[in-house]
This record gives sequence, C-alpha cells and structure tokens, in this order.
Amino acid sequence: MTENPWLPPWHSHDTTVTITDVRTIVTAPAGIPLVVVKVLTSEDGLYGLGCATFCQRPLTVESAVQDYLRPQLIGRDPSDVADIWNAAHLSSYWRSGPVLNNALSGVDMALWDIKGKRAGLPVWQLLGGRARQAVPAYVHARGRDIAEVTEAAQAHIEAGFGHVRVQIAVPGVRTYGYPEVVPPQGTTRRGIVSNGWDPDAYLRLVPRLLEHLRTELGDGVRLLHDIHERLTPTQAIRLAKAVEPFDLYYLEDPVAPDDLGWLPLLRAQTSTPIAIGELFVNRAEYLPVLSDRLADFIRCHVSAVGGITPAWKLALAADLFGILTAWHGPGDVSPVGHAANLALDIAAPNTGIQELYLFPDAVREVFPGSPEVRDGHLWPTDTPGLGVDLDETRAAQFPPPDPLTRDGWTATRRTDGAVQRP
Ligand code: GCO
Ligand code: MG
Repeated sequence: MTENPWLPPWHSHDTTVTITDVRTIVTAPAGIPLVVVKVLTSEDGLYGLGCATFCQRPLTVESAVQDYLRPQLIGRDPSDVADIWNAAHLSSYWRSGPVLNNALSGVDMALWDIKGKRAGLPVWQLLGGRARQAVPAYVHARGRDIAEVTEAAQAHIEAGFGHVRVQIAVPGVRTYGYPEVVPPQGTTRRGIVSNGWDPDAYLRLVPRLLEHLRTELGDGVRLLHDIHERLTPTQAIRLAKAVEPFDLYYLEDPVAPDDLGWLPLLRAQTSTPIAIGELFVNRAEYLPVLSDRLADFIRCHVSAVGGITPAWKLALAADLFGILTAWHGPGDVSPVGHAANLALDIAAPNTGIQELYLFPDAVREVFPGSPEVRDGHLWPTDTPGLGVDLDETRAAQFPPPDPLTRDGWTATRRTDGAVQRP
C-alpha cells in the first residue's frame, strides 16, 4: 500500500491516537439535507463530528470527503488540526470553492470536537474562553403580507428575542424568504413571465413593511432584512437609504459577491448597517470588505469557508477593522454547525449577532445536545468538544429530498425570462 504523501515529516507510526476512519452522514430530519462528517479514531469511543452542510450539493460534498479527504486522513494524528487543514486545502490544487470547503469544514470541526473531548474542554475554551456569557440570536419572521409579518415578529418578541429578521412575499412572484403567493385580482403583471421577479415591486414594498413594523412594534426590537442579491446595486443603494428612518440592525446581502466593487458607493451614501459574506468561499472576497470597512458584519457560512480554523482567523482579522461577526445560521446549518458558530461567538471579541434556526424536535432527536436557546440568546455548555452528538439510526430515517423539489427556489426568473440570482 503506497505511503500517504500527505503525512507530515513529524508523523510517527507509534502515534498514540490515530484517525481510523472518516464517514459522512447526510440526513434531512426537517426536509433540509444536512451533511455531517464523523472522524473515528483508534481510541475506543473517541470520535468527532463536523458540519459540511451545503444543502444544494450534499452528495457532492460527501464524495469530496469520502473519495479525496478520507485517504489523506487515515493514520494521521487527529491533534494536527492546523496542518491537516493546510495540507487538505492545498491537496486539490484548485481550491476555495463551496464543495471542497464544506468537505474540509466537516473534517476540521470534527478534529476540534476531538481535541476538546481529549482535553475535557468545550471548543470555546480551546479558543480562549468566554468573551461573553451568552450570544444574542435572531430568528426569522416572514409573511405573505405586512399583517402576517407583524404577527410573526410579535410572536418572536414575546418569546424573548430582541432581534428579528423580517421578510415579506411580493405577490405573484417567487420572493426570497417566502413561498410564492397568488397576486390579488387585477394585479398588473409586467413582462412576458407571469411570475417573473419584480425588483421594483419589492423595492416599494420593503420600506412600507419596515415603517409599519416600527409603528406597531416600537423602537425596542432590532429589525434585520435580507435583500439576498435580489436588487441591482443602485436599487440596493436606494433601499438602504429609504430604510434609514427605520433603524435596521443590518441590511443583508445588498449586492452579490460578484458586485463587491459597488460597496464603496453604498457605504458612502447610507448609514444603514450592512452585512455581507454568506456566499463568500474564498478569503480574497472578504479582504476588501475588511480592509475598506465596506460592511459592519461578516456573514460567512462557516462550513463554506472551511470550518472553525479559517472562521476563527477571519473573526480576529475582522476585529482589527471594527467589523462584527454574524455567522450564517438558518436551517441549512446542522446543529453541529450551530455549535461551532456558538463556540466562535462565545470566544470572539467581536461577536455581533447569531442567526438561529429553531430546530424542530425531529432535528433535536437526531442531534442530541443541539444548542439551547433561552431569552433570545444561545447558551454555551461545558460539554467537552462541540457538545452535539449524532444518532445515526435516527439520521438514517431521513434521507435527503429530491433536489428538483427542494432547490426549486433557486430557479427564479425575471419578467423577461432571464435567470435571477436566487
Ligand atoms: C439567510 C440565508 C438563507 C439562504 C439559505 C440558502 O440569511 O439565512 O440567506 O436563507 O437563502 O441558507 O440555502
Ligand atoms: Mg442571507
């Protein structure tokens, strides 16, 4: 059998604990495919779990782990977290995309989980200990109309959340954040595609929504809104200026990663706080955002940037520029990934807010130890490692759904029939 070329020069064949296997579990207890990597070791009962969730391409990530990373890892010392990240990242030569980064994240988080278990410490202690007692979280409120969004936001406020993201349907089109709703009778539709995305209708609706919410909910609640790349940069500038009176906590993804060059114009024209980064997969994307302070929050999907190792470096780099973290955390982050977010959030000096998914019971049953929410905050535990386990028997009961049904929302088209960034 050929020697593993990725073994480091300090590798010793009598290393006490070695990696003996790497497995990938794809499970969808809430209908959202979650990808978890399990790294097994030669020490009885010692294994680590990491999140590799790219819900649009779960099986591709699984192949990247099983066919390419697993062979590099067998026999390695699981304590070599940094070297394994560096070697695996470069081993594909072409690198820094969502699939390979997610695969790498699953391994990386699992190794941090193992390191904590062996040290008898939670990962947030390994990162330097508490910088805060608990982490403020935000949840999603959405509706087909202003009244429904208001009702949903009020429910979250009554549940103790001080931060709420609000999204509203634009009648008749596939809007980000809410299923398509039938337009009222007599709605004039422009264009040749009847349910084509209409940025102007969205642009008119959101300021009305936020004005109503501020009137109804008062100034106490911190409101967030996600443009989700659905406007042209100039339209995004117009919206950011129009919502200034409503004091958003942040306005998210005003432009696509392809249009970062527009951010300086946006920043020069508005005081509305900006969050961006959910779609970042290459650290070259976040450098101008940090160095020119083009956003107030960095929003990366931690597994899409490669796991805890790069995200921790990013958090500390952002701190140098006064930029806060707001790690991506909806339903297509597994509870293992949410636990990694929580570890970063507790230890980082510049944690802003944590996006949160209120896990259904089915998810919590597959993932015992999923992070707990109380009083609108996420609370750490002293459980060694990331603190989340995986019930593989239950996980097997939830195979991933058909992508044609699950990912249809990314097939949005504009009124002229052209594809729209989803
Ligand atoms: C958010 C995100 C998500 C993404 C989803 C894609 O701010 O939480 O925009 O809603 O659309 O994670 O799979
Ligand atoms: Mg988003």
